[in-house]
Amino acid sequence: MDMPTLVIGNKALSSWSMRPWVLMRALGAPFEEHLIRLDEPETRAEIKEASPSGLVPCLKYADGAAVWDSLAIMEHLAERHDGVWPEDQALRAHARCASAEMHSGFATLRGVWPMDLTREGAGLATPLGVRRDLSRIFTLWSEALSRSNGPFLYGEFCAADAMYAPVVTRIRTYGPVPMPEACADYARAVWEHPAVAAWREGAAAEAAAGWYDFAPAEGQARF
Ligand SMILES: N[C@@H](CCC(=O)N[C@@H](CS)C(=O)NCC(=O)O)C(=O)O
Repeated sequence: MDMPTLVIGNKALSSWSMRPWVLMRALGAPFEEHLIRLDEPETRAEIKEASPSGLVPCLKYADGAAVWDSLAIMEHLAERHDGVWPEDQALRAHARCASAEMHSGFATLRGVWPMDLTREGAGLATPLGVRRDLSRIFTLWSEALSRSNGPFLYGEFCAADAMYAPVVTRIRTYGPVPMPEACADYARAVWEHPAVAAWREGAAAEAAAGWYDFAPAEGQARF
């Protein structure tokens, strides 16, 4: 298989795209990037053309082979690269559970706090359902960190950290929120990880290019 292309959405907004992108960067796995701008008139047609599910992310090969859905992409990467999952079998099982739980769960957190790398420290109210999701996430992080001693959930940065990276950015956007000290240290380590920093730089470039300027058109009143 040749060098793949990772089809993604906006870096400021697309949390599912962020996950395999930062994992591939962290692994040093070579790939091209194809970014489809979300919420534009042509977005639907472009994503349908690029991804069998009509969703991003999707990893594509020159022969037409496609691997879609963030978690499936990670499992596919695990067949080609070391370091996607922890080496230790018990930690690997825990990492897979944590990643599956993120992939299928925390719907309130994801719905009420959508990823938005255009702002930080909004300090918004944290509704009950979000607090419940965060509480479960902090329990899960604490358990993993106490088993591994950090700095990442299972020691080295792996797929599970990539899965939770958009939770770290959401806390940065909408928080601050209280959390155990070990979780705060972990969140800082994820935020500052070079692959996550590179993704954030991409998001900042989108904002600098005016992608998120929604100023009223000339002549419209403000209220
Ligand atoms: N379960 C999928 C979810 C993918 C997903 O919902 N992607 C969103 C962007 S984050 C999408 O493609 N939305 C299409 C659109 O906005 O038109 C995965 O894990 O990859």
